[in-house]
Amino acid sequence: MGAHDIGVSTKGLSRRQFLKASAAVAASAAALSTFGCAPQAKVEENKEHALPTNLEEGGTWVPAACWHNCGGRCVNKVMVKEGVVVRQKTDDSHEDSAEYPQQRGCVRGKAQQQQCFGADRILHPLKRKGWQPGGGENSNGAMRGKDEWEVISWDEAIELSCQEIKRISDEYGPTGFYCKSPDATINVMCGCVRGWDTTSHGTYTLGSDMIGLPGTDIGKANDRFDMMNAEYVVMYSSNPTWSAAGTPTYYFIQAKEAGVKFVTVDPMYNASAQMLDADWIPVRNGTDMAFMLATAYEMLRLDEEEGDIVDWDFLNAYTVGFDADHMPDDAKLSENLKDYVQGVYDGTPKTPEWAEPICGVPPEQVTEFARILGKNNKTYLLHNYGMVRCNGSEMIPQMLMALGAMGGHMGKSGHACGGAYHANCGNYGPNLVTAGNAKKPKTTNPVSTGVRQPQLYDIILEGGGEVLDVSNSYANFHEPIPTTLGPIKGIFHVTDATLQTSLHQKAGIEAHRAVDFVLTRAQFMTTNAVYSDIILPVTTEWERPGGVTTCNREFVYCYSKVTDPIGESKTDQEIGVLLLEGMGMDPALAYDTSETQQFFEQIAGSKIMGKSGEMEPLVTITDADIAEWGVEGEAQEGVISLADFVANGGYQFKRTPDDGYGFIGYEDFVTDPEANPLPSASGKLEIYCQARYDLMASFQYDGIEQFKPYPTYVVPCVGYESTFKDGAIGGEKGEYPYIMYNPHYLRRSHSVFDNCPWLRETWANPVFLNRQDAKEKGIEEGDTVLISAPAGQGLRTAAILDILMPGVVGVPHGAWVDVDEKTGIDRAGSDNYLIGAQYGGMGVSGYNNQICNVEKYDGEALAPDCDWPQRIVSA
Ligand SMILES: Nc1nc2c(c(=O)[nH]1)N[C@H]1C(S)=C(S)[C@@H](COP(=O)(O)OP(=O)(O)OC[C@H]3O[C@@H](n4cnc5c(=O)[nH]c(N)nc54)[C@H](O)[C@@H]3O)O[C@H]1N2
Ligand SMILES: Nc1nc2c(c(=O)[nH]1)N[C@H]1C(S)=C(S)[C@@H](COP(=O)(O)OP(=O)(O)OC[C@H]3O[C@@H](n4cnc5c(=O)[nH]c(N)nc54)[C@H](O)[C@@H]3O)O[C@H]1N2
Ligand code: SF4
Ligand SMILES: [Mo]
Repeated sequence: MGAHDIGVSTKGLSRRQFLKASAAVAASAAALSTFGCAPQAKVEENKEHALPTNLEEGGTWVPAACWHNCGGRCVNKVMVKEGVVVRQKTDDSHEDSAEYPQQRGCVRGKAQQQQCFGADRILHPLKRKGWQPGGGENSNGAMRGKDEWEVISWDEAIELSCQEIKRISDEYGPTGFYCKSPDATINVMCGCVRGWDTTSHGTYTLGSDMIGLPGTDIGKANDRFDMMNAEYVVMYSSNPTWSAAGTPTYYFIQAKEAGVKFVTVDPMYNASAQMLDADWIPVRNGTDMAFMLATAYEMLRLDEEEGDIVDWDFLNAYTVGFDADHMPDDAKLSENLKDYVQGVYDGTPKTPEWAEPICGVPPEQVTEFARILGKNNKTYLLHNYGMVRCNGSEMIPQMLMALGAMGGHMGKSGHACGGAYHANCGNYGPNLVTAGNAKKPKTTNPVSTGVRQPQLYDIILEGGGEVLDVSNSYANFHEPIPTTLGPIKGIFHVTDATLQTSLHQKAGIEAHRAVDFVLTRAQFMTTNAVYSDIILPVTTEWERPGGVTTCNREFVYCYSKVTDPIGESKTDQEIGVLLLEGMGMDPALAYDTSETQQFFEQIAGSKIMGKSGEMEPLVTITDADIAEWGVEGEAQEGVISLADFVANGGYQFKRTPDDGYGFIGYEDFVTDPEANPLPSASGKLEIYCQARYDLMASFQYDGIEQFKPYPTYVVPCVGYESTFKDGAIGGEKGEYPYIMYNPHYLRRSHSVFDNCPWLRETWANPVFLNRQDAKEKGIEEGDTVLISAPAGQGLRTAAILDILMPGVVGVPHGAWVDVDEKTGIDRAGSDNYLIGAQYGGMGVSGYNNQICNVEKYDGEALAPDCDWPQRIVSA
């Protein structure tokens, strides 16, 4: 396939046929309205437009993007015929084998056509009827989320937006705006205060390097082939079957088939554990520290009584702070983990019996786990990050690393200790192929202030105030700078679903109603869009020239355009150019090349591990290719032609177990710690870490004084203790007796896909309840349940499980909030509507140990989500 045909366009085709197959049919819908009305009929109408049976004749397979933050990064091919997707498949570019696996996608990926061609795509720029530029009364902010919409032209949308942005800029300067993650347009146009959150990696976000781990503890577990050499793989707070669908799950299945035994430590006997027939250690969410301390206690006890459990040689050579004889030079406190665990300081040995009331793990299971971590077992201690998205989980990174070190599970084949996250889950090592850079101009936000996300809503509502400038980027911490912020009057939403995915959504909605202007670029009526004033319709990746993504160490995906932009939607770059022009600025400051040129740069800059051990160009590009693409560039020699790279959908590095590209995390450090020191002050694994403690303490968040520079049990600001009336475990239960967590859920990638009817039909979005708890509350399967938390209330139907610990309630992450304005109850069961703004310690977003109550709802029962109307604004 020639490069120029990668984008199959609708030009010259029957527009009618295109409309039939795509959801652009929505354009014919009746009156302009808020979104709650017409749609289901439209969906039905859509279904009726059955396509002819000889679908494939004349169709072209196009590698199509699956661009979501879902942990997969898979191949997703669509057959395009006359601008319409008529078939969809995944990777079949080669025979599937364990060594050379196809990069297969999941069911969500197959529903992608309902993203691009969804009946609910926003087709035109929209303006909230009651809003006018000028601020104050003009903005009529209280109507956000309730008002009607009107279609406006692009010219009008850009003019109104720029007029208001200029006004706010002139009056308040760049801190007059807020955007969680600003892009080049915002940086150049006006700047903004940005939000900071610990999201994915929880407390590993802060100073993992200071304790000697890689940033966020990612990259030091072993290559996938080595997993077969383990005897045990511990999946700590890890559910790749849901959170890393696609290839990662396949690696775990292979290990299972090779005879590896799996152990899961999790409040739920999750889908991965079931698939891998794992032994289940049920731990109450947010209480892992108690379980881990007791495990350390048992390892020490068993070592003393039976021997051969603790790897003292490893601890002594590679760590500091485990015992009094191996303290780091910079320690300000002469305390250590071993003495704490054995009760030297507080007279309380951290025995399994001490831990049980907190974490709920039967003592004999702690002992069993301590044996599995023993030094003579080949054990992988892999973790995901649910357990560090908890209040009070600040020291879990140090403790988990300490357990790994106690068993000596680093630097050797069959042993590992580290993060198993997202698309690289189960497969670490240097990349063997990488995607090139699109080479866009570097832009800088004129405001360096990054404020904790929930604190921002308060700042907006209070018209400014004192904040701690924590960081201006996600993983770029510095000592906090006290900063005074003035009023924030404008909010931009770009490629985050901020109002949906940040905690304290209720305050977020109020904050959105308090400002003068909310501008959102959206594909659908997302939560951000619902509470906006102007919505600019943005394309999906399927409607752009294409791109290259590094998916995992062995695979780069090259995806191409599937269709022309739907409706009047434009790409983010096109919108950025219009906005900058509207502001009287030079768009080239943000975008100086075409999107096709950027795609080309990504291809040209893609690299492959060469025989020399250096990364070399991956794709062969000829002068003819450059002329055909109409881009600037130079010919180069690689291992695959440009045409094949684009047609195949990228390149997969062919692996074999003995190819020399295997990887054992920490191997170089363990072989020669002097020559290969870790990034910590001592160069070793710091079980006691002064630097990380000092950085944390400098934030001066509430409760920091409870922590020590080494792992101890700390009562969180909100957590299991808060489910009791007087905060003491074992006492009378309080108003919110359950402990809630937010599994990342199959139906969605965060908030994305929640609108997709096929997926709504495939997976309900229930609340997970333990059977005994449900019985006590008189709740039966399918009943509508009212979930009440201090911050808000939501509804969901009950899914009653035997595989969830008693006292634990699971509210899946990412449902699009749907507030009943009369009752203030959210019908959709949005996780963040139930979560408040409290934080302590290092300021972690405690998604997984919030408190709640559940009861049978006595109002109207919920209809299944798949029967809810889609949010369609039609013109
Ligand atoms: N309570 C609770 N909250 C959580 C979590 C939790 O476990 N519990 N998890 C947290 C975690 S780990 C994460 S990573 C965050 C994720 O938080 P977000 O990154 O905010 O989540 P997404 O839903 O992926 O948001 C992506 C948005 O970008 C839009 N989009 C997609 N493509 C384009 C495009 O090309 N252009 C534009 N302009 N927009 C586009 C999508 O429609 C979607 O609205 O959520 C966090 N929030
Ligand atoms: N389908 C889908 N896949 C996704 C995403 C998505 O939204 N949807 N999001 C992606 C992103 S950005 C991220 S960050 C990852 C998140 O990936 P994960 O961190 O793996 O996701 P979670 O489901 O939050 O948590 C994993 C497991 O931890 C358990 N758990 C929760 N709290 C605790 C606790 O306190 N202690 C212990 N021991 N276990 C606990 C949960 O029961 C769950 O089985 O997923 C990625 N993949
Ligand atoms: S796991 Fe993610 S990238 Fe892979 S097919 Fe599913 S949605 Fe797409
Ligand atoms: Mo994440």
